[in-house]
Amino acid sequence: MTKPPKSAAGASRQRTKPQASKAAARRVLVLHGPNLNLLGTREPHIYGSETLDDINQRLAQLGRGYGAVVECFQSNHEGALIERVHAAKAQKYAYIIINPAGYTHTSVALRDALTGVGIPFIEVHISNVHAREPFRHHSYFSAVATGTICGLGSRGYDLALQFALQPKN
Ligand code: CA2
Repeated sequence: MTKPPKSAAGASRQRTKPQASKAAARRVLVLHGPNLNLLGTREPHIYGSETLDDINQRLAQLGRGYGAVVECFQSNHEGALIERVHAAKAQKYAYIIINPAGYTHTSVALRDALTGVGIPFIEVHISNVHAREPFRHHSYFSAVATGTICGLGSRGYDLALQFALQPKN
């Protein structure tokens, strides 16, 4: 796994005075779509045995190592996810990481919300959707995402976050 840059956490700890021009922490929003709240309770052969909370805590910790703030939000409702995306614009999120879950294959509205706010996003799937049923092969999100990660289990979220927090991204 790529290590966080030393300057992100280490250097700031040694400062004695706060710097007036200190940049605001980078903010990344992680969105989880419907039924992902069930992670760790069923179908571990497809989705692994970690809970959503395990994943979210790991992402928050990984983000802190980069001096970034990671916020995670899960909903089983399309409108709630859309409204969270809209709010992210005013809240100055630099990046969104989204697993749209079942909405991947159905939701023009959630895709439109993401393109509408113009925040770059990475699409993540825990399972390899291309090795599953044909209806999972099409995504409304992939063509407008920076990139898509699928089939790497929950590690896909970590990799997406590391990419999002590279200085040039
Ligand atoms: O592989 C993924 O991450 C998916 O986005 C997961 C979605 C599925 O509809 C997509 O095709 C691929 C399903 C999420 C449901 O998660 C569950 C987890 C545990 C038990 C039951 C469902």
